[in-house]
Formats: sequence, C-alpha cells, structure tokens
Amino acid sequence: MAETEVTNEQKAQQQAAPEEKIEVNELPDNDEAIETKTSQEYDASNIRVLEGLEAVRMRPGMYIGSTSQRGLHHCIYEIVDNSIDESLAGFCTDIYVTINKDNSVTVEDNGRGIPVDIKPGTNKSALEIVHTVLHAGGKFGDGGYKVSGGLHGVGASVVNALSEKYIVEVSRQGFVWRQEYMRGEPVAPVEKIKETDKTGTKTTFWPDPEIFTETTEIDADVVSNRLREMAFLNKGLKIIFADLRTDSNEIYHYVGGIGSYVEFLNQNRNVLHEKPIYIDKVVDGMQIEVAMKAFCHSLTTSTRIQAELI
Ligand code: 0RA
Repeated sequence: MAETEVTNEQKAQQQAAPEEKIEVNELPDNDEAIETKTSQEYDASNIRVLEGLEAVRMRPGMYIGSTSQRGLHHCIYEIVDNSIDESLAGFCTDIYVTINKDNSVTVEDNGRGIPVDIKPGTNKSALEIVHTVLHAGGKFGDGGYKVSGGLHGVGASVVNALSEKYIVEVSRQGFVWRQEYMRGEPVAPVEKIKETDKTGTKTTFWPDPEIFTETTEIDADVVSNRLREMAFLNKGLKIIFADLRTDSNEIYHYVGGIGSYVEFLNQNRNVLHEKPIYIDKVVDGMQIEVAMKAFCHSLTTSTRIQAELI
C-alpha cells in the first residue's frame, strides 16, 4: 500500500518535471540577477556585470592578494587609495576612515564625489558602473588623474564584489546620491536621497565572511600604521582614523611630508643633525620628494653611520 503511494508520488513528480524544466529554461542563467531587475535593459546588462564580479569572487586572491586578514586590510586600502587619488588631483583635503563596531569600514572624503550622471548607451549611473564593472574606475573625468597612488579607482568594484553589503553615498550637484549592493550586485538603481551643499564620497562596506573565511576582524594597529604612512607620503592630506570598537581616534596630518616621516622614524635614534635633508621639486613634469637624515647606531660606534632614504 505504502509502496503504491510512493510510486504515485514519483509518477506525479515525473509528470511535473518537464513543465518545471521549461520554466527554468526561460529564466536568465544567473538567478541572482532576477531579484534586482527593474527594467529589461537594466536586467540584461546586470547579468554581464555579475559575470565580471563573479570572477572576482571565484578567485579573490588574484585581485586582493589573499583572503586572509591581509586581504581584508587590502580592501580598506583600495577604497582609501581612491580618495587619495582625489587628493592627488587637488580636490580632497580630508579622509575619514572608521572601523565600525560590527567590523564594517567607512571611508569618507571631501572630494568632488564620484560622478553620478547616466552614461550614454548604458542607462546606468557612472556611480553604478564604477562599482559593478571591473577596471571601470579610471575611465571617468576624461584625461583622468596625472598622478595616482592606487589603481585609479579600479578597486571599488573588487571590494564591492567581496563585500556582503556595500553602501556608497555621493554628495554632488546639490544632492546626496546613494546606492547599495550585496556581493557586488546593486540592490536598486542610484537614488537621490536629499539636498546638500557639500561634495564628497562616503563608502561603507561589510567584508563577506564567505570570502574572508579566516577572519573578518580588522587589526586597527596594522591599518592605522598604514594610514599614517599614507599621510606622510601625501603632504598636507589629513587622515582621520577612528576605531569605534575601542573608541580610539587618531589624526594623521603632516605638512612636512616625508621629511616628517624621517623625523618620525628617527625619534628614538642618535641623529647626527637636527633637520632632515629635504628636497621637493618638479623635474621635467615629474614630482620628486626626497628626505634624508643620518643617524648612528650607538654613540660609541659612530663609524656605523647610516642614511635613511625614502
Ligand atoms: C572621476 C571623476 C571625478 C571624481 C572622481 C573620479 C572621484 C572618485 C572617487 C573615489 C573616491 N572618492 C572619489 N572622489 C572623486 C569628478 C569629475 C568632475 O567633477 O569633473
């Protein structure tokens, strides 16, 4: 009796199966894309985007070096580098980097803001393209940056792909524009949320534990040391670092550039002269910055004089 029931059930399943198959064939192959569709066009290009970002999720190490804590920190540097590029272009003076209580990270700058206009032929905001297309970062603002500390904004889409959630807010053209993503995929098109008279870009991302399987815990000391170095290397730029998990706060701002860095490195050394030798010059359109300071290892072995060159 029971056996007959099972057989009937199986028969019913077999009968239903071909119908089910037809339905599946009619859907795009990437079922994640279906959830975000708002229009035919948005949907179709979104699938292409996911192919690119899926490559990042499949081989994260190729893009950020590793998926260990080092890779996690690398994500922060990628986003910060974009703001540093904006400062190198001469439009940003302050960068706030905050580790939030839940180990998400917020990077905010007072630059021009990532462009939000619709790119002709795509029906998408430049902001969305920067975050969803690999290598799209440097293509905007034609001519781009003459100088760069990073990969011209290439990192935003990679970090987005490796984040379970990512929110970007751009203040530009009198408004705050916002877009949210999950694992690289836009949750909705760019939204105009409120008026503002400021400009800048604010990014918050939650590194994906599916990718960062070792840890999603950020080491504040490692990050803060790196940010301090970035401030030394970018004279005049102010980097404000906060760790809300421990309520700690630091401001890195060095008007002396790498000259200040040499002073910092030598703070506990027996220096042979007070002021570092410092050169900051543009030669054939290339900016050169050199700082040197001699010190000796101990007062008795003054023959072991070393110069530090950065
Ligand atoms: C390209 C063009 C313009 C701004 C940016 C990139 C930009 C990118 C990032 C990434 C983080 N912060 C940023 N700030 C600015 C502006 C072009 C214009 O206004 O003419």
